[in-house]
Amino acid sequence: MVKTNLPLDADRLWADVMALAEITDPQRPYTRRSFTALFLEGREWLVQRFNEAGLTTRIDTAGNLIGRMEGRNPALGVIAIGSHSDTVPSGGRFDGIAGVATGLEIVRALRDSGVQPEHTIEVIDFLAEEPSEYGLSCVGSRGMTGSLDDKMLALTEPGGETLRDALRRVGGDPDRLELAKRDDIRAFLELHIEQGIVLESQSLDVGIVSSIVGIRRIEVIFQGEADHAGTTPMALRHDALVAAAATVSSVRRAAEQLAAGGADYFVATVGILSVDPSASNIVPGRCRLVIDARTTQPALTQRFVEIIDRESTAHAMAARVTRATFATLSDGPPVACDPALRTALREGAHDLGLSEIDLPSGAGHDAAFMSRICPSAMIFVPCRAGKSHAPEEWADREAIAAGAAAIYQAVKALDQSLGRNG
Ligand code: HGY
Ligand code: MN
Ligand code: MN
Repeated sequence: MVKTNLPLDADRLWADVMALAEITDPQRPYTRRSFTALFLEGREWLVQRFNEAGLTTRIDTAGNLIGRMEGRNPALGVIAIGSHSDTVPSGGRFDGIAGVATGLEIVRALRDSGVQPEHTIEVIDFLAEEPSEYGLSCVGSRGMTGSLDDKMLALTEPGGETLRDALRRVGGDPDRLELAKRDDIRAFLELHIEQGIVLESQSLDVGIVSSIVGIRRIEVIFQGEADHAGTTPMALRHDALVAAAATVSSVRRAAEQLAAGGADYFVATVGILSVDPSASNIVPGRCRLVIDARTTQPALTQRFVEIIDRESTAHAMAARVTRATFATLSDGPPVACDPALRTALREGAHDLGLSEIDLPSGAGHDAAFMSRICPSAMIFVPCRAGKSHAPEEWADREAIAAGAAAIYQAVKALDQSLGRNG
């Protein structure tokens, strides 16, 4: 699908996405982890683009970068568009970045059209949407919605820095988080690559997101005894990795059972497993794993946790080790996207002759937190083979431009309708 006469500049939008992709760890493209110097370099680049677009910029106390275009009638509040500029390790060029660049292109297109919207428009780059080294995701959108608490701020990364100090280091102010909480945003819209295969496989232009999956992350630590791999008889070992490996199998089995049992969506993953001391000739003394469980039905999360709690305890006993930790790191409920905003996005797509489908999101997004303070909705654009969170992640220039144009149309419509309805 190549749509011409879109109400925005597809090349300018694409150039921003490609330019941000250059700001990456050269050893592991594409990596721009939150709170790192590379992340701050990417922020600097965004601030320059925001300023060139005539936006006033600030970092709120939750560490979010916000570009602002004043509306003709500021009393009406804000229509916000955004996503995140941080990446997973060895991730892609589009996850998050396409959404931030879309917001920037929409305000430039509004400016070029010579029409000043009634509402103020904000472009937001949320801090640390991806699970950070501190063990928490969506740091900035939690902060903007009053969901970032002291326990979370006390989390530390492996080097010992607290999230509180890291937040201060990137321009936030953890002692004044209440200033980040917003009550003036009337609508939040986010463009994101689908990170799935539905749109591409059905040759559809965009997906109007119906709901965003709930995500629970659980940390499990097994404490055994480091011992000599050559001289310690099998019957006398306290091998923490044996219990951890059995628990990984339990996670897979339980998730498959729950998914097969009629859940409309249930997945679970162990993406982090660290072994200590991690040497070929030492019986593992300590193992840490993090479980990521996702569903649209919270009752299934409860059942899953009960199964893994029970089975991990049994695996510890069988391996003669202690299960030292079984703790929830984060727990976000599933979220329904706002019906009126979904209609505006769908009509925006139709205005441009784009084909669309309603689609649930198996990925987490800042929009899930933003829905706590304002109507929020998302539009997906196709990505090649559904691949994401990997360097092969790819979305076509035209696909991103089409999704951005649908948001542009929706923003213009909402600027009128929200104003009238107040
Ligand atoms: O993990 C997720 O679903 C998102 O990419 N942060
Ligand atoms: Mn992601
Ligand atoms: Mn993302």
